[in-house]
Amino acid sequence: DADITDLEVERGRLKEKAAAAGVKVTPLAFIVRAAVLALKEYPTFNASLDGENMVLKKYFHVGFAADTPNGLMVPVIQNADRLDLFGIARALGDLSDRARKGTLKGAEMQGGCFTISSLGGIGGTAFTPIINCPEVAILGVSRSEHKPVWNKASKQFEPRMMLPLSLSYDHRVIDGADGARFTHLLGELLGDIRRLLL
Ligand code: CAO
Repeated sequence: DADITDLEVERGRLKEKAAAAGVKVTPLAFIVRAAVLALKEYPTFNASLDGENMVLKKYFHVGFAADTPNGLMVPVIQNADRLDLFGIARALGDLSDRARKGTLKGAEMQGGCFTISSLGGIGGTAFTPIINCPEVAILGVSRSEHKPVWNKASKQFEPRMMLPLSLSYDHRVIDGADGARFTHLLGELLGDIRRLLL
């Protein structure tokens, strides 16, 4: 679980500014940002398998699963590393809107490096996302909720907003220890709003 208490405060603060810019910032925009930062630190997650060869990507095209009347689609945010938070939110809104209307172009669903499947708007506590081949990892996100978290300093439980993360990865490329490190880093990034907004 990632502690997104501060992230949610910041998201609330940004609401008016976002509305004025014509975008809706959901937790997913921050998650895409965190994923890009984590992919930069763990390049094997930003890879694909081409037969016997592993291709390490030097660009960051992040796909996201979208539930549409025509079934599951995975639009891709191109060069997500070059977008700020509002840019990511705008791309998420635009691509998911057009995915639902069935007007996405084929190219807008291709070339992804890593996929995020967010079921946070629907519910649930955990799931096993299926890797979007030829990618080698996928991040599943479930619904955030307040949970009691032990604060070592004050020696008390505190209510914190916790976001469940479920990572699936291809063991031919990624070892379990790195899977745990990657998820841990994602948790740290999502808990540190300053790094996400840099
Ligand atoms: N925890 C709590 N609330 C969350 C949340 C989370 N992790 N993620 C989103 N929400 C909230 C949003 O803030 C929004 O709340 P308000 O309407 O009150 O502002 C609401 O849930 C709906 O969000 P959304 O779903 O419209 O927007 P999104 O950016 O979170 O997600 C999209 C966009 C396209 C990913 C999503 O609509 C969707 O289709 N999800 C399904 C993905 C799927 O099918 N995955 C399975 C694929 S197979 O592995």
